[in-house]
Amino acid sequence: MVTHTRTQVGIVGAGPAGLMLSHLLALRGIESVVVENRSRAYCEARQRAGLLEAGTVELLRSTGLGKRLDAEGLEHGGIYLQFAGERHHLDFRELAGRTVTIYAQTEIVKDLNAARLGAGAAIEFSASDVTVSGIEGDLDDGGAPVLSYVSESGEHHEVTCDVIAGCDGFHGICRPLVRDLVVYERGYPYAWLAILADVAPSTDELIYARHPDGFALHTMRSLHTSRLYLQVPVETDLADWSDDRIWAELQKRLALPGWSLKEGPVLEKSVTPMRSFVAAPMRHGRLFLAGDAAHIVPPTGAKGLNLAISDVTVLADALESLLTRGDSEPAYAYSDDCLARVWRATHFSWWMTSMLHVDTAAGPFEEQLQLSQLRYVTSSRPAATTLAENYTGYRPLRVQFDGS
Ligand code: FAS
Ligand code: PHB
Repeated sequence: MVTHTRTQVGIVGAGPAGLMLSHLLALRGIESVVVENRSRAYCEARQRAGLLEAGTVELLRSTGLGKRLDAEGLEHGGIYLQFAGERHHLDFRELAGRTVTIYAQTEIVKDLNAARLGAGAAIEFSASDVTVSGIEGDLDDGGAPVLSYVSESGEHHEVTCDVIAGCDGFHGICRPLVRDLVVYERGYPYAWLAILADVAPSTDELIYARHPDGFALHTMRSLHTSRLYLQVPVETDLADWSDDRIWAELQKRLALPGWSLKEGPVLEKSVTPMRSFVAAPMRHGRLFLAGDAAHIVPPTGAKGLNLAISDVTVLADALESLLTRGDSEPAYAYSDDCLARVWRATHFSWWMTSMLHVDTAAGPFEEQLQLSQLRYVTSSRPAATTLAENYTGYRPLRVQFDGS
């Protein structure tokens, strides 16, 4: 037995992109159904991003999602760059007039789920056999794509939509449906080993350290929980890294006279490969891609989550024009509008990664280039401003709401 229903926007994926899109559409009076193949608990526990650009913070606040963010988020006025035994602070307020905020992706997903489910939204968790069909055709030709899935209770559903949003991440089903897709990709010869530790951070703001043995990052999730990353070889087996070995490597790479790194119980550890990946176009017929479904950046620039939010901010505006005013122009412009910002963030993430990571295949010439770049960024105001402008959010998001 198949249950047939209808909605305006079918959304595949209940990560930050899918949930935020559903929220922004609802604020515009547009109906959506979100279909997610994992459980709510799994999605809310998935450790990922932690740092929000100024524009993302403003958008969350202005769309009614700022309460816990304002109570628990940690506003940072800058970062530290560490290299050759020196640690330099970049003051973002002074350089770019903006700040960033530590507020974990897990918390944003929890806040979005609570807001959407509290508003009676249709979010199908633990769905299976998710498929999308009927996306071909012109936006003005009245097509009706279908989002099909089997619910957790085993019922087959077919949802007829006006459009579909592919917010299903890098390994999702939607990107392969885009015809004539062009993929731009670069791999990196290293990965990040991440730990979540039950210990207060040893720093007030993030430390990005370039050490001859590799990159290390000291970030955090709260005033009681630290998040730290180590550059490791791309084929690293997590089983080879005991907690003691991880802390010893972090101590070495972050060491600075007069400063000490506090250690504590490791709550979670993982290894994440690094890649730069951009797929274009981000629309095919009535299918729109957003977030990691369309692009991946190395996390050195803290852009992945912020880009996903930026995409769906543009998409919500475009779908409002299309579905409530019959104006298809913004929807046709969606891909190009997003890709301009995607490439800016892709370049910045590549630049931060190349400047701070040690490529064992590179030689002393590359090392001197990196050190020169780091010395320039920490001594020249224009150079530091470039980093601050990109890190805090190039061309901040357009804020659509007055907080109502
Ligand atoms: P997501 O991948 O978050 O969400 C996609 C959703 O679609 C998932 O819930 C998935 O279960 C679901 N889905 C997939 N296939 C489906 C199907 N067939 N049917 C239904 N649902 C389906 N970014 C940073 O800025 N800083 C970081 O430190 C950082 N660390 C990261 C670590 C890891 C291991 C990973 C993978 C990413 C990291 N990122 C980081 C980037 C990350 O935060 C993403 O940019 C962000 O999750 C993007 O959000 P979405 O586009 O919603 O994609
Ligand atoms: C994090 O807090 O997880 C984080 C912060 C900044 C980055 C990457 C990860 O560049």
